[in-house]
Amino acid sequence: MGNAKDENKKYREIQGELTAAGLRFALVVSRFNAFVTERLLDGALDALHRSGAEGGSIDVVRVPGAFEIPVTAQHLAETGRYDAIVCLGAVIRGDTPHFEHICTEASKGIAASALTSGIPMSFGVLTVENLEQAVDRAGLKSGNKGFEAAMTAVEMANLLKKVKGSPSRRAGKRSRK
Ligand code: INI
Repeated sequence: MGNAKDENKKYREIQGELTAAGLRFALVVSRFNAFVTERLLDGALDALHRSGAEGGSIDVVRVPGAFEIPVTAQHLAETGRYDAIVCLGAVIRGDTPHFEHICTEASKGIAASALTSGIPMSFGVLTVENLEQAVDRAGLKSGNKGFEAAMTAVEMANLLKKVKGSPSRRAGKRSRK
């Protein structure tokens, strides 16, 4: 028996392409734990260039720490100059509850900024127990989360362009006179 999902397909599938041509990106990178965040930035730039990002289409914006990423991303989104924003940082647990506060504010803040602005923002902020875990995720044993965050930004930028421009939405707007 076939898969019901594939038989008599009565739906459209919508997803974003992984091509960065014609898109503009801002990369917000925190300087705190720069040894790690610079590796994340390398990964993100590699992903954008490999997906066809054009010269002059990428701005790299540096902030002091992960806590400062959300407000910066929100202001960048509000300029209307970017199709997606890649947020890169590294929060490494210390001996105090400071870690939890920075992680929570960075993740909730980035999510809130994306929802408020409508511009996709990808979460390339490592939240880890120690430096070894951070380095593993910044290009050593466990891939490069900066690369992944940039690919997500490319896909989401293309997806939201399609969703915003879909015919039913435009038809809906026309009929609401
Ligand atoms: N910022 C980080 O990006 N990572 C950290 O691990 C970190 N720790 O551990 O303190 C950190 N703190 C700085 C914070 O993001 C702000 O820049 C600072 O509190 C000033 O607002």
